Amino acid sequence: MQLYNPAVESLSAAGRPITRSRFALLHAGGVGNDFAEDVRRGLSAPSKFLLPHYFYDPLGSALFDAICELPEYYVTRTETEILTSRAEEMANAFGTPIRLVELGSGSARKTRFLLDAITRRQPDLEYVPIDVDASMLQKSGEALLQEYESLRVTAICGDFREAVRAIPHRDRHRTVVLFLGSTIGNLDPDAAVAMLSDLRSSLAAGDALFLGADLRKSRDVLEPAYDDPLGVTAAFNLNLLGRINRELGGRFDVASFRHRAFYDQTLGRIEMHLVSRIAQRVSIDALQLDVEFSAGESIHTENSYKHDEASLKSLMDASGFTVERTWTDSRHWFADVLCSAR
Ligand code: SAH
Ligand code: AVI
Repeated sequence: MQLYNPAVESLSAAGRPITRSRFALLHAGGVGNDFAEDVRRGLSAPSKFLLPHYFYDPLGSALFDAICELPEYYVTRTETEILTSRAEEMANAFGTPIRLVELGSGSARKTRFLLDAITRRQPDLEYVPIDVDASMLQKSGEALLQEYESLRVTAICGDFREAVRAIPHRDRHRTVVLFLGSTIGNLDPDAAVAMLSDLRSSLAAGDALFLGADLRKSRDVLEPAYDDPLGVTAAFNLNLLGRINRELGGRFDVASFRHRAFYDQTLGRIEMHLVSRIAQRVSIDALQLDVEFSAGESIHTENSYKHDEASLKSLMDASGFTVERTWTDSRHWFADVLCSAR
């Protein structure tokens, strides 16, 4: 993967002046160009699908942040409970000096609990957030530099499945890779093993992965978390069609699709779909493509796998990591596991 740095941003947020040397935003090639081809492939397939990392344009990221505030979406609140109560232990387990990489960093709101504890031990920490949403990286980077006066941020905009192959090594620093929020659950098991194996290959023995994983629980808790009565998750899902309209000249009537989410207990995953309310043909100008939908036909947009201790252990074993330590919440709904590269 090629990284290029079109500009080392000089941040001008109000408050403490930030030197240019504390922030860089690097772009991993290819992200934008893939959208058109991935939409063509997904909507031309016999069972239609769209890939979940395309949820996160600026509107989609804002909707995800709103999801995190929902009473039904226990995921963020539960991981926050674990991180707030155990951050000191976690920072001790990471050791010093480290370099902190984060996959799918988003707003980095929960990361702050760890940053507080880590920067007390190592104020000039280098933090490397990796995310597909450049606007979020810019915004969260600016905010973090205001809050942590010696922190250095090297943000990478790109697909973490590619970026993990190019994590640069720093002498004498243990690399600790955060993958919070159960985003691993949005990859199918084979893709998760492939990505974590690639990550392992770019790390040195003894480097660490700190993974947040949502645990299996009752359907009565899971389904409302992905189909909330306010319709925020529905908006997050439908925004994929809005994004195709905005970026690819799509002619979707978004209101003619509905959100559907359900838990498949056998596969241990939530599935999200967009279901056409009517038979219709939708054109996408930039692709010169017409897509036919029958009434009730669905586009599969996301899986969200739920784990247990055994599935986490086998995921790590298959990817070249060893689970060293597990932290969980009072209800055992979520786990953060510290794994070392074998
Ligand atoms: N880590 C945060 C955000 C989770 S939302 C939390 O725990 O709350 C998932 C984040 O991962 C979003 O910011 C999204 O833009 C990013 N993301 C999803 N798939 C990605 C991919 N393939 N490559 C890079 N970033 C991705
Ligand atoms: C980012 N990811 C872990 C979320 C999840 O719970 O699978 C995405 C999401 N989809 C619907 N609500 C939230």
